[in-house]
Amino acid sequence: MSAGQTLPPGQRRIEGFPRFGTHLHRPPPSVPRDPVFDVAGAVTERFAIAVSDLAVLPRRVLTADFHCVAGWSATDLDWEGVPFETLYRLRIEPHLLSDVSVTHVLFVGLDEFRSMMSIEDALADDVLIADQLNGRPLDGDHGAPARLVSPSHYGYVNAKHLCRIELHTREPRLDYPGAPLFVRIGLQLPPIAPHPRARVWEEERTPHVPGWLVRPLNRLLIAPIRLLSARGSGTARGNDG
Ligand SMILES: Nc1nc2c(c(=O)[nH]1)N[C@H]1C(S)=C(S)[C@@H](COP(=O)(O)O)O[C@H]1N2
Ligand SMILES: [Mo]
Repeated sequence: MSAGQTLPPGQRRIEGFPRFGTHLHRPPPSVPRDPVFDVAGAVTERFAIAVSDLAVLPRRVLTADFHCVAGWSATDLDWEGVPFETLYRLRIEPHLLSDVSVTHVLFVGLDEFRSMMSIEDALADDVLIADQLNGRPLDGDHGAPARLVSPSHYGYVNAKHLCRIELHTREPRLDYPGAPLFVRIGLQLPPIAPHPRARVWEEERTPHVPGWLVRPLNRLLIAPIRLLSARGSGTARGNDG
């Protein structure tokens, strides 16, 4: 964030960029030797894109702030990777079923975390599949081997450890068989239930309740989540991330 620029409504700037999230009482998931994005849903046949292909596709650098719905914003992060639109047009669109129209994309992480975007939002030009942060390969804390980055959407849209991309023809559900109880409850319960669109400048924190109203409740979550996230952190354990 350069001088004079503001943060989205209800956000406060923090120093650094903490590991944070809903699946973070556990250490970062281990990354397979040859990681892939499994592509499923409205495609003629399920297929895989090697994460290493990100190195040969047209790449882009994106400097942006990162806004967690709990209320913190990390500023001036330098992401690098392939725009989702590029991956979609070059590697996914040719495999789509011909008689359907895709409305949503579901992103799944190696830790089973899920997020979704409407296809319009996902194809915006600031949406990246990033494999580098601040000039270095993504570490375990921030989403190795690659993550979704969409600075105009709350942190919870920015799925880390991306391993599956599903194309849907209506809004997908975010729960899944075997989801822990706190995840299933959290998906339903304001103030923590995710907003289906989750745009930060519109303060779409949670459905049914105005963003400004849930801000203080969101804030209460920062301390406990930070504690749990740090406990599971790859950095704190001193591993290779
Ligand atoms: N796979 C996965 N992605 C995730 C999460 C998670 O728990 N698992 N947490 C989300 C939330 S709520 C936030 S704020 C950001 C935090 O990203 P960071 O740990 O790189 O700061 O990741 C998002 N993506
Ligand atoms: Mo978050």
